[in-house]
Amino acid sequence: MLRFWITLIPFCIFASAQVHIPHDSAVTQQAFKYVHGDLTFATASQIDISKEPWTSKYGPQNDLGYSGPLSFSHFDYKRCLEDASVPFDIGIIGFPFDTTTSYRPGARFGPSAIRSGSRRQSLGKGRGYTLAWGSSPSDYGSSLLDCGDVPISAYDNAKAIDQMEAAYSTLLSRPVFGGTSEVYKEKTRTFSRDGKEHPRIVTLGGDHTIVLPILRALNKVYGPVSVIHFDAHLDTWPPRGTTVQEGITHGSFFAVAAEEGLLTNTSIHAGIRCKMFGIEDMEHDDTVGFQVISTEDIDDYGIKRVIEKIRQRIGNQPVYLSLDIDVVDPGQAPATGTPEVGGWTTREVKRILRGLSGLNFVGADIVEVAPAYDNADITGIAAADIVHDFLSMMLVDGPPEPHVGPFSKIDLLL
Ligand SMILES: [Mn+2]
Repeated sequence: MLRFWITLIPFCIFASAQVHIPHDSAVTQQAFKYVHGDLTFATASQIDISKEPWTSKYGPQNDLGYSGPLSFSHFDYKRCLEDASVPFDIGIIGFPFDTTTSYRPGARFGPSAIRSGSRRQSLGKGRGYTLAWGSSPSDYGSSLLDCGDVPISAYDNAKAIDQMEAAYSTLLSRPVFGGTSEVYKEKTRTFSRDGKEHPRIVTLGGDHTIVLPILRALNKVYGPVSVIHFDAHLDTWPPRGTTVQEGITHGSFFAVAAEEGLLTNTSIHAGIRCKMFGIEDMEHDDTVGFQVISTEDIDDYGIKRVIEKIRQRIGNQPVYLSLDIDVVDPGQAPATGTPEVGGWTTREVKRILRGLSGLNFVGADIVEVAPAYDNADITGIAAADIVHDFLSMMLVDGPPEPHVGPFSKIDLLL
């Protein structure tokens, strides 16, 4: 018993000290900053770090590929929902939500896995150039920021969906940074209802239902949009179940979105190969506003025709891109909720994404990364690399020219 009180008494003193500090005191300010990991309030001004052993010998405390805080690709990180101090042109936000999955749950850990998979990319530290793009997303004068994750209810799906819409609307309504150089270009002003440029958000899911609140938020700014949907599954199935909430799942959210008037009638799937109830699934899909490019079409018609068909379907409309990682073959992306064999390779998906550059993207996401089913981070790394491509795709004016190198353009098999 004595041991109990010896343990408890210091805790009570500590806890009451936390509670009774006046809210406006300098002590509270310091305590608040300390809790949030910002130690700059300390005696920093009195310390000459240039004379300390580390700085005098080795200089700055640079983050390595495998070290440092876990932001996407070593971007600057802010909790943007509570902190509007850093304006951005493209923001990364995590939606850790997975309570409308039909099979394997776990995509609430997707944002963390994608950030972890992005560590070697170091785009935030200037290492983003690739031969395939011939540029880096950092070359286009845009402010890129990791806005953290949305705290989402894991128990009440209606509340969770509202939280995601509120968060997305909050970020969409922020003023853009407007670029750091003359190469920066406005991308959304001509489509927005208020005639203003709005930031673009890349969302890390989360199961696929996160797209419903995103489309609701986008609708308030742009009106209905068309969707390019990379997925093994249609996700346009009619809502089922005995309650409204039961009907909103990662397999039905597009049908719900269409009923709400959030979609134009000119959307398109890419990579479909799932088992269906029958041809009636395709007929219903058509009523939701989608055309279908199947997984096998890439063999029968080729990548170039796949890209052409998607571009033709979308034209100059504002378009939202949603990519379910299960579009990739489970051999290259096993960590997902509803795997389907015989999928596209990561390289094929990346090449199609390059081909879509220059369309009028108002936002993008990658969903259904569930790292508990991963091996050696293979899916998280693939997803992070695809997000890197999203950034280039959203910033450049059109598809990059193929690398020539020791070949000539005559050699191209296009
Ligand atoms: Mn999906």
